Amino acid sequence: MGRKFWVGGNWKMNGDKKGIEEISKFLTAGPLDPNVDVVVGVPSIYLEYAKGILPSNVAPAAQNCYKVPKGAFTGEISPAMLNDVGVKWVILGHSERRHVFGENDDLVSDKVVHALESGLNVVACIGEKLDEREGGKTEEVVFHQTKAIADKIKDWSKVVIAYEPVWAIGTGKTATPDQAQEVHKKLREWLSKNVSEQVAQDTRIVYGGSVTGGNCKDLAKEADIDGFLVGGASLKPEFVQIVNAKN
Ligand code: G2H
Repeated sequence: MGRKFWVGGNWKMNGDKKGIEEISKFLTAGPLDPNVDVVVGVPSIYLEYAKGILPSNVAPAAQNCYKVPKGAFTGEISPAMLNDVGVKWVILGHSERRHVFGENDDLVSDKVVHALESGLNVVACIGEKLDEREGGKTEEVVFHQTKAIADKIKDWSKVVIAYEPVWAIGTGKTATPDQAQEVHKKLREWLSKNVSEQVAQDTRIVYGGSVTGGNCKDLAKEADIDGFLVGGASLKPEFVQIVNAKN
């Protein structure tokens, strides 16, 4: 069976109740391809609100959560809390968490482990910075980030890998379909060699970084691109086009 196409929005620290209502309206109007898993990453304070008004075919996701169920961790939220409010997805290791908030591979992988143990679905983000790409280190970086996670988890059935080259995030510079496909293929080969052929074949690897209604179709044609994680464009009606990129 083929991998089901997966498209996530990542609203980041944007929006308010009114904006969420607008997004909910265009997602409800869709129509959204029923053969696509659609998820939107919502600021944590609005998760319950968004869950209440999003159409049932769009699942809300947290944009982060911590590595333990509870305790003295001011400002954090836990997978237990997400479960408590009926949120089933979380985005972890986004480049902004890694590079703005200093999260390292160790912390990201601990978070992934705890989120999976808590029954959540995880979007695990990886990607190289511009100097790393220019220095020919793309594979080394993304393999290292993937290994940090692979070393600690056994069950990959609830993991979506988001490959997001940092130089393409919010910059308007999208990786070309060839550039993205090359890395996705290498990641699948890495999974095959280092985890299992089954995990390599079954795990969705989605692309993120300045995906728009204009470039999504060409990216979606690539064999190893199983969907998208979309930032800026997920706040706009063109997100519907991106969900339907395979059509
Ligand atoms: C990458 C992406 C969403 P954008 O961060 O995760 O954002 O599409 O705005 O580049």
